[in-house]
Amino acid sequence: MLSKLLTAFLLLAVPPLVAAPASADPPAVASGGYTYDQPPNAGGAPDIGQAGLQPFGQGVLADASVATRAEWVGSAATAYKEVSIVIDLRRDYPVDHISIVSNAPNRYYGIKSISVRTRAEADPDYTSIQSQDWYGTANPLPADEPLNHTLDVDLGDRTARMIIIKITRLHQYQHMVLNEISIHPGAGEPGQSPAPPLTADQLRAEITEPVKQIPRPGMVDLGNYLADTTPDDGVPDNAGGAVPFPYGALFDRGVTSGAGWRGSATAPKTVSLVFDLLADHPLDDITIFSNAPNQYWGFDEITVTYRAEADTTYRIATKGVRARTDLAYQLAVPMAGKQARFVRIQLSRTNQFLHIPLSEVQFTLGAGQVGQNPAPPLDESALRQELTRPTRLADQYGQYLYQDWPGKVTSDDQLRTEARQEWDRLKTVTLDTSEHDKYGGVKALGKQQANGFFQLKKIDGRWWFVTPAGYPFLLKGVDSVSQDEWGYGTLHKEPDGSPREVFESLPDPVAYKDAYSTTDRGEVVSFVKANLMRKYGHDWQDDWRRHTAKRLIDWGFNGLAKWARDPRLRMPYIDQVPAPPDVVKVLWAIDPFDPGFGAKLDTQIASLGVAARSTDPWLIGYFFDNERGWDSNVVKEVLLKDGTLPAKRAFVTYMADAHGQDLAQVNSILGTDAPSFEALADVAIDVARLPAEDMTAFIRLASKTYYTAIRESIGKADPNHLFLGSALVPTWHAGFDWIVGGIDQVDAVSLDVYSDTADYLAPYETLDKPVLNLEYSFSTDDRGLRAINAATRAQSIAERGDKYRSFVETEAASPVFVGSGWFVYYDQAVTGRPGDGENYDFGLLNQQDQPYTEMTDIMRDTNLTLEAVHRNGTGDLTAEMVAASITRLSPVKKHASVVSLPRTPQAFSLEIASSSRPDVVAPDGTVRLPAGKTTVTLTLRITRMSDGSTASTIPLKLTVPKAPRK
Ligand SMILES: [Ca+2]
Ligand SMILES: [Ca+2]
Repeated sequence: MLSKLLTAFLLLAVPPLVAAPASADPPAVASGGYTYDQPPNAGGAPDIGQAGLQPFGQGVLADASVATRAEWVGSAATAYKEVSIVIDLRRDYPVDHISIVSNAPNRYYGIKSISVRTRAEADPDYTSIQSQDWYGTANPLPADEPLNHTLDVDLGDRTARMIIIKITRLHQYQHMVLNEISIHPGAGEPGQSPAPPLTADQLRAEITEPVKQIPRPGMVDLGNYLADTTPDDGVPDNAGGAVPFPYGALFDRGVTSGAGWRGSATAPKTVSLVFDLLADHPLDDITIFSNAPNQYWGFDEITVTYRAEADTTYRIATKGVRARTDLAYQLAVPMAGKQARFVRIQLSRTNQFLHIPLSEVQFTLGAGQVGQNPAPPLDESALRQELTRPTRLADQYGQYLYQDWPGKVTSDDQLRTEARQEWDRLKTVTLDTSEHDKYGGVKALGKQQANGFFQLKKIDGRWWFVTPAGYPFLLKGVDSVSQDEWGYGTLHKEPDGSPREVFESLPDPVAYKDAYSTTDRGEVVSFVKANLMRKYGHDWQDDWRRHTAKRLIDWGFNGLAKWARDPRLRMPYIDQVPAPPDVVKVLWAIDPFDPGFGAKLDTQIASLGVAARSTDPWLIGYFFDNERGWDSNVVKEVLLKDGTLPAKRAFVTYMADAHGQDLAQVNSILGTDAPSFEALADVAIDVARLPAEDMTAFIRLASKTYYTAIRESIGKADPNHLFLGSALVPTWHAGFDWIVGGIDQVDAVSLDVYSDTADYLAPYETLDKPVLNLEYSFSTDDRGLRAINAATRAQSIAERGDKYRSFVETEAASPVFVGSGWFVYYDQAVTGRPGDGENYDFGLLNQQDQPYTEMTDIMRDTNLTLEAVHRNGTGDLTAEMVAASITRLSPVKKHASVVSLPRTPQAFSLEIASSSRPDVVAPDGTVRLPAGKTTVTLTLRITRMSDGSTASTIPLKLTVPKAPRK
């Protein structure tokens, strides 16, 4: 019955529901019987505790007295939340209305919702008459809520023999009460020759009969829907397959009933539904209800898409974010008369243990014609295919279609104008060589012993890089500063080679040939490249380099950190040594006990040309592989292997060494009975037997073995550069034991930490080991793009900058922090990067090469004093600290009329406190060029705006050139 599609339903005659209030109550039907699916556990006899049949006139619900009643007292033991009363009138009646009385004895009673359904004797299905919220609450009833309630359900002379009244409480501790149910006949004759009265068991069986709804004028109430994952809750939705609207819990007009998808470790993060409205309908609005009984229910994001029958793709109607605290979520999606036959609702949870509720969906008709001659209703498998049909997302520039924002690109001309305007601002930007060496080392921090390469050095108790020129340096790097970064691209073909229909239009494949590539991830288009070509014209690659180099200096960045880089951008950089392709692997990890590991490393390092880079002063150092080490899961896997795995043999050797070569003791610890250590290597060992100290020691031994081999191999090819570990995520695919096991073999620990707290640095302060954070970012859900995670999610572009300031200043205040790499230069594509579909907006610029200036303005200001923050160990800089960071002045340029003073962060102001030659450099900064080259001594005063505190710099010498001859 439930699997039948709506076409069958359309053939049923549905009497209209007409509001016809009775002027005087006709007498109630006096003959009949009823029973309960949950017998009352309180209230009056004879109903209390009874699962049998209660004839009218005897049972408390039909004794014509509101003083007698049935109660369901809630407790931890009464797990049910719903009670159904099934009534048999023993013949058909034209029913005028049903009167239901619920008089609560006190405020702990209440009925959250009530539904009534009826069927005539000959009707196979019930028709839902009323489903609505009543007067129950999650807590004791509020003081202004009356205790006595009567609900009149108008049936308008509908023919009914069977009536089911379902009452629901919000939680199992609430009490429910019913005093009386009276059924009042209207005009017409009772049915003749009825079938015999139903027994109590037969009555209860009625509860599972299908229920249909009467279509409402102005609403789309006919159709079928399907969920990609069968819900656990909701009848009949939880049977799976296609559900006709009139029977489903999503169209029963009650928001306490619905479908539910329980969360678990294996539950999908996203649940999708598709609704077939059977023909194109002009929709005024779609309203979606999601009522959560408690905070364990909900979802985080909702996306609604639609298509008309003739469209090949879906378009987005809306995207919404739901607050976890919003237990009565409701989303009204305005459709403004758009035609839709198919509507999809996608619900996503970031925490997959969260249960997803969907209570009710309403389609309201707008003005316009309903589609004529529609194709037949989609069957289950066709509906399922709808769920994977693409949604159009991006315009010809790769921008999100469904939002406007200031600066959204509307023409190639706009891009070209922006290029000229930005260059006007950038053209004078250079690295200030009075304050920095050419690598970005800070001269004010004093010269150290230089060796021609980047070094790591502890100065006054704090770790720094020292540049090849000998000045302290904190890496303020950016990742993937390259036009060629694969992660900026997006697939334009499906795996089967057909076009990927998510774009409004694609760049011309001939004119923008360079934007297209064939990769092992698929056919890729880069809107970044196409937009650069549009923006910069024929010399786009070099123009991009010129812009990029000056942007990075302007924003205060000083290096290229992880991943792809443009080799023609001359800045300090970090290089990767990828893992050899032929390493022995355990899960994701590498087996460093492989006797061939060293030789494989040597081959890889030779093929990468590491030796040729050994003399490059701009290279800071190497990281090996990426985000991959050992944790207890790797050890568990090793222990299950036999002796052909080198790590397993190493484990046995470790255990023998650690336990005095005592085989009996090792067998006893591991719960094995191997006759020898050699034999033990072939025994599958349960990791649960392994003592924690042995787990720790073995992971540390593996790490030490690993990093020793890598250091040695890189060092043979390149003895000059630093070894910076392997960019580990401290809590994923590695752990602290792995990080510290090989710590003596690395010059610095490099990590990838997407967080808003720098607490991760604390253990390395204890160990006194320098640390790099090679991937971090702050992003926001906007313009069709997403934030990478909750900890780093910002609410706006400017807040991305605020979070940057807070995070990097806290990092820099740590004595072990030596720098970081912002991930990444450009946003990912709205249509997702190849492979994993990531679409995060963590760029300094969007894919249209437009900087996020509200963020980069804050970054510029932050980066200006990051070395002072590191030197002083605090982000809360005083006027003295800022004054102490100024030790040099740029020489006055020829023809200059004002002196060029150092930049200070916005929280501080700077002025000339004294000039040794006010006639040459006046206190307001004006310069009168002297007859001969002159040295003027200036003292600058720094004021901290927040409290007016001031400090003076040391006397600063300034060279002023002689006036040119007239
Ligand atoms: Ca009664
Ligand atoms: Ca519902």
